[in-house]
Amino acid sequence: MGISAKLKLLESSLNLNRRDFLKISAIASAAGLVSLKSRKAEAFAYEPYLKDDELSTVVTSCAHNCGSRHMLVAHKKGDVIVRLSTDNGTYQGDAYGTDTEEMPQLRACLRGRSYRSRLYSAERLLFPMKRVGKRGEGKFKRISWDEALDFVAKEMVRLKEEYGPTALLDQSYAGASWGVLHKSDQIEGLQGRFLGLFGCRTSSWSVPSYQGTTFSSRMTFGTIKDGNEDDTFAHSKLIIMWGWNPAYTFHGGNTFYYMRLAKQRGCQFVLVDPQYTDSAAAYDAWWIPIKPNTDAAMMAGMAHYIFTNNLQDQAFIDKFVQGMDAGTMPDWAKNRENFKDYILGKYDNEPKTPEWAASICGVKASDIKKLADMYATTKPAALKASWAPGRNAYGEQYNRMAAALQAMTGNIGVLGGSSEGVGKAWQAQGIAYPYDKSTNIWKQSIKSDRWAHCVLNYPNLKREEIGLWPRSDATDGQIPNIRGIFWHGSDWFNQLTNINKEIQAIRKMELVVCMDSTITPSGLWADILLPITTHFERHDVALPGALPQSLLER
Ligand SMILES: Nc1nc2c(c(=O)[nH]1)N[C@H]1C(S)=C(S)[C@@H](COP(=O)(O)OP(=O)(O)OC[C@H]3O[C@@H](n4cnc5c(=O)[nH]c(N)nc54)[C@H](O)[C@@H]3O)O[C@H]1N2
Ligand SMILES: Nc1nc2c(c(=O)[nH]1)N[C@H]1C(S)=C(S)[C@@H](COP(=O)(O)OP(=O)(O)OC[C@H]3O[C@@H](n4cnc5c(=O)[nH]c(N)nc54)[C@H](O)[C@@H]3O)O[C@H]1N2
Ligand code: SF4
Ligand SMILES: [Mo]
Repeated sequence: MGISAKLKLLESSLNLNRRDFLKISAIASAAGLVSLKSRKAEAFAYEPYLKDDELSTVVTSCAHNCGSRHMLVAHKKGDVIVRLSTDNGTYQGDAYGTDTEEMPQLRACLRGRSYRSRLYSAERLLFPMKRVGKRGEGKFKRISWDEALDFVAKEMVRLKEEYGPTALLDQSYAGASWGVLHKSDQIEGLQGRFLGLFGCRTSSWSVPSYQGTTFSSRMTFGTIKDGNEDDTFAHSKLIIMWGWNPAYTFHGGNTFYYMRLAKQRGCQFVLVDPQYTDSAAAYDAWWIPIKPNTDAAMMAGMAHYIFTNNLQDQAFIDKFVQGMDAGTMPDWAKNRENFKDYILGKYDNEPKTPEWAASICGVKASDIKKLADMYATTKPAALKASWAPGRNAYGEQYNRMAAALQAMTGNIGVLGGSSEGVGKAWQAQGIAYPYDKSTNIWKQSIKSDRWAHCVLNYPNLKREEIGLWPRSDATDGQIPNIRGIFWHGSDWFNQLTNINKEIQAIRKMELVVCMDSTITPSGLWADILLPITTHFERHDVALPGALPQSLLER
């Protein structure tokens, strides 16, 4: 299929969604934006409050990128959603109020329940828009779909011809990563497929998120499917929330519910975090404030205490843990450094004592010892080492140290323990477009947050400055010549660090396309804005938080 045929296809599918959207939003007049006063009242819930028997219901789910996937029930008058509710037990085919460990409700949070205000927001982008002022000035005019798609298609073809197959940067990310059909992610997303099949795509990998943890998972466990499912928290006797605030940032559907079960069964809670969080308050946790980015030192101090008091699970270590001590070194590394002797200071004459750690992390040595003692003697114990503390320079050392503590106490592969790295051992997968090299085509791939650096310094760059992914062909190591950006479900001008550098780089772009439901901070810098449907306006299958299959296989 040629590019024009593909664009036609894209256009017709967007037009279809567009019509559906206009129908249901009831802001249907073509002059929607300028004649808000004339809109029909029944589209808005603050008009007569409709009773349930006047409404139809559709059970659907939230699609936010939070690692959960809670039930949302749309109560509709015709095609208009007038309220959203959530699980109440009956939707599982059981009695109202059913909420058991085996069959817990999947109740949405406030963000999910308030999605109507996003769906029918006055800020909703309804039409394609084209920049009229200088880039970044935020001035746009409404154009037709034909005009928008023709403009983008022509520029795509031009940039590919002038600058080659790496000229367009694919920046899809988290916005809607969890549909099977409509996915915005760098690996299995629709945009990657679109640009890849067009034959002009620099992909971008990772986010400023869990890269330290991912690296540690791979190096330590040999896989990123290394974590426990959240329901196992219900069986813990001690849960250490290390840089983790599950009241706010969930890593699974019903984390909070399972932790509450643990609490009811007598589990103790600890929070190691610079800030006192709502999670600490909710579980009455022992709060240990720590200086940011000093976690690895505190953990080393704990390891020292555990070894010197002989509290490690030696049987587990001997059986499963390579490199923990002199006795578990593989033959090929017999004379190399092992973890225990490093902690005891054999190699650098610096025993990693709790006192040594205290001087770095600001936590009293007596507290480090107390926590180490609790962790080594309470079974099973979940040291849930979250991603935030690893989100900084050398952050992977924190995660590796956490994995070492989990291993030396035998809390891996145990119900109520935790070997949490970046992923869970089991993941639901649903793939509409099988991932393979013939469809997921990328000409080069850079670390996403290095794009501005790449643009500003092209071609005088070393591959490691931009995290250039290896390729097994002659193009390996070639620095991409990025001239255009496609944003799909990502808002990099809000989410990345060093926005000023991004502003310098975006000025060098010849084509910037942003697809979102509103004009976002990134959208302000676009040449073309394309409105999107939300998950309420399209058919799809929702997946619980999961890592893309291809990432798991790498
Ligand atoms: N300041 C700050 N920055 C951060 C973080 C932080 O906590 N604070 N966290 C970091 C982390 S861990 C991450 S994962 C990233 C997340 O970074 P992003 O992926 O950029 O974040 P989101 O804002 O979740 O989603 C981006 C956009 O997707 C749009 N969107 C939603 N659904 C759809 C859809 O169906 N189609 C399309 N085309 N667009 C859609 C949303 O409207 C939103 O504007 O941010 C990172 N940066
Ligand atoms: N509700 C909701 N949940 C989400 C998301 C969402 O958008 N909304 N996004 C999902 C995504 S994409 C991600 S990546 C995850 C992020 O999940 P996390 O990385 O776990 O979450 P954060 O909220 O960034 O940080 C958690 C805690 O770490 C603490 N912290 C920060 N720096 C340090 C440090 O150096 N040491 C220690 N000990 N603590 C530190 C912070 O004070 C905070 O309380 O959340 C996921 N879950
Ligand atoms: S926790 Fe996440 S999936 Fe659940 S309702 Fe809230 S935003 Fe949606
Ligand atoms: Mo993230």
